[in-house]
Amino acid sequence: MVASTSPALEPIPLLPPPEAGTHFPGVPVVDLSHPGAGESIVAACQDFGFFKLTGHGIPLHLMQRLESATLEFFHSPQAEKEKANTADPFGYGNKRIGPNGDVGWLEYLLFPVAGDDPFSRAPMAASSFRSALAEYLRRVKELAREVLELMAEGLNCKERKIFSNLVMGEQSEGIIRLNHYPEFPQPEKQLDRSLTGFGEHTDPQVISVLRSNDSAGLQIALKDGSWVSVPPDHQSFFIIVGDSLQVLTNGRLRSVRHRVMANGVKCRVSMIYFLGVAPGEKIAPLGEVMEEGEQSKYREFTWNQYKKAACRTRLGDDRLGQFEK
Ligand code: GA4
Repeated sequence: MVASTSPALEPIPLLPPPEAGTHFPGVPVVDLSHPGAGESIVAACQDFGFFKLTGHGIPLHLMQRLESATLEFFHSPQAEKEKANTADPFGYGNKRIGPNGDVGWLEYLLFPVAGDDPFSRAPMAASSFRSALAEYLRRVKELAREVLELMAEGLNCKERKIFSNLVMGEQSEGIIRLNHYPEFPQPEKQLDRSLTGFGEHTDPQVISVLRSNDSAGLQIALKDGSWVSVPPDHQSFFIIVGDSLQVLTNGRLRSVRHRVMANGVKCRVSMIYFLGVAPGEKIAPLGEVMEEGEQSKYREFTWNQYKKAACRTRLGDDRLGQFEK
């Protein structure tokens, strides 16, 4: 067991580090500006449930503006940060993840994305932070729309907007997560080992759009169950297939297990935009992606039911398993 303390982060026993993931040069890359991006997206989501997105047109300074504003918040006094600890599960969180005892070496902000200003109800939200976030979300939402529409094309769906409509509606539920994996305090820093930052899990939503600074830590599980490290790239986004998309495509696209190791030497800052459907929406394989006579692999459920079920699980549990036929 490793028990770490720092003035800023309360002491909680953390998990010992799992085996190190091997460096992975094979991360699929999709250049959004290339023709044929739709096919590459589908191939990557079938094989990995994950890819790196380049050629996306979102300027680096826009990402860095939100990164700086985020760091500024996390560097503020602990008492200030705690003020943003609003209703569970939203607001500021420190080491505790979800309601069932999961912990990791990180602090975070978690907010529902509703309207133009997700932080409007947060007491800590300086206006510079809010405008950086609003602009970031506006651009990333458009990017997600494009990715989902190309994905539908790549899957030969008749309706190009079949996925994007599900996550872009008035009632659709988006979440933004800003994570800060701090440097380790001395003497842990000298021990040259990593801690679990965010334990292994799949994302429940349709897709997640992740951007981080140039600090390593993200790992994904390959089809054979082995873990590999994803080299960071602060100019690119990483797209993660969630459980909802796996069901919508009857398992054709796979939701990927992933986790984050805190390296302790260079802090990691990540921002993840999770795009989900509306609460009452049915999550079931779409006719357009099924072959003739193909049977659904899942019992029917709504997003509300899935969320409720997810809240009873531990981070690393197989949440979709209970809905498989
Ligand atoms: C994993 C993906 C997102 O970070 C998240 C997480 C959520 C939370 O932090 O409250 C959950 C987790 C995530 C799935 C199972 C439950 C709920 C923590 C947890 C143990 C915001 C999400 O939507 O699901």
